[in-house]
Amino acid sequence: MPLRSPFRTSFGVESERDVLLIRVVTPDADGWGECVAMSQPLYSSEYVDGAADVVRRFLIPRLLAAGELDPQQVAAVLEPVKGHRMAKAALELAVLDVWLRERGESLGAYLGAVRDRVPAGVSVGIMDTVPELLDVVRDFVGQGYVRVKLKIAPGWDVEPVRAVRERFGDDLLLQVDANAAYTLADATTLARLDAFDLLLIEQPLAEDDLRQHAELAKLLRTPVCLDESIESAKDAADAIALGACRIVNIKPGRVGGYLEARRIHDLCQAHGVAVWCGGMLETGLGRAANIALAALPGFSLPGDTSASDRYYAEDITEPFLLDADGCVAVPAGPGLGVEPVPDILAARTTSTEWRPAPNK
Ligand code: SMG
Ligand code: MG
Repeated sequence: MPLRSPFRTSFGVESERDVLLIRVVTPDADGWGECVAMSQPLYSSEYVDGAADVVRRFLIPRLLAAGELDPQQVAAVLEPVKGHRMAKAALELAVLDVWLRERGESLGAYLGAVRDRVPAGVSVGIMDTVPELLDVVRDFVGQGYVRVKLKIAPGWDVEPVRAVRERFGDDLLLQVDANAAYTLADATTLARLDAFDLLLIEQPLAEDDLRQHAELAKLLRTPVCLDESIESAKDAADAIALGACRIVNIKPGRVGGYLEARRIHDLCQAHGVAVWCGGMLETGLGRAANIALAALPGFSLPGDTSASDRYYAEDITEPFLLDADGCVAVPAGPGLGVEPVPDILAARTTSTEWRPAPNK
């Protein structure tokens, strides 16, 4: 799917989104799961063709061999396969979606949502110039987004953040995301961001730098939030115990699924650690699920749960829209509550494969 404009981070530029969808078909319903792996293994070690390979060769055969199961059992069945959390999350979501549709229950209700709409933040990529950045931010603020996240990298940090804060004032909810681009040696530069009253700084250091994040957190007034470092509830527990973060970005794909995501939410809530829902440029399918998750009570900060048109001129589902308060509606229908528009899906599909269940 072509992106409306290229999205640049500290690790690369995305111009289109190659999406792996998983569809589970039963006699009574279809379920959908979206895999958030990118085309290249630059955000994390997973990438979309690798995810398709592991799903095809290792995950689906295990699931089919396990026979009848509830969605809560999927993760345990797939657990012997190491890693590949984004691939596992997509498969678990498809199973969960079909199971919920058969029961007429929404994903939000199943997960424990307490809101029917959630405030939407927007993630703004690295630009060539500060004036260009200010134009893009002005456009998003004008659309009604309640919080702005700026991607940063060495050489694109203090000046763009200062410019946005000065132009849009102290009331703008503002945060930054480094995607692991710094080291502890950059602590002095990062501490200069303290002047701009940011909600948080997301993943400043490498994913396996938990201890260094704890050191950095002592040197910054801005709260440290972890993204890439947190791949499980166990990781979240370790990070909290170490003092490596005060806030967690929960991305279901990164942690192996929506059920593990909920466990991280519960753990963080018990420890007084704020959470918010991250994004991976999802289509309407993954976006629907993220918005349902973001409606849980512990999601106290706006997520990267923007409207469909942030990335896509035409989404594959009915588009998610921003309302007058800068919120997106939590889908209320069974399962994800949205499905692909057949013609749009067909036009975007580059290949399909089917695995019949045994004895069918
Ligand atoms: O879906 O709005 C979105 C993307 C938000 O910035 C975003 N995601 O590290 O949080 C992050 C990035 C990862 C994807 S970058 C290609
Ligand atoms: Mg991030």
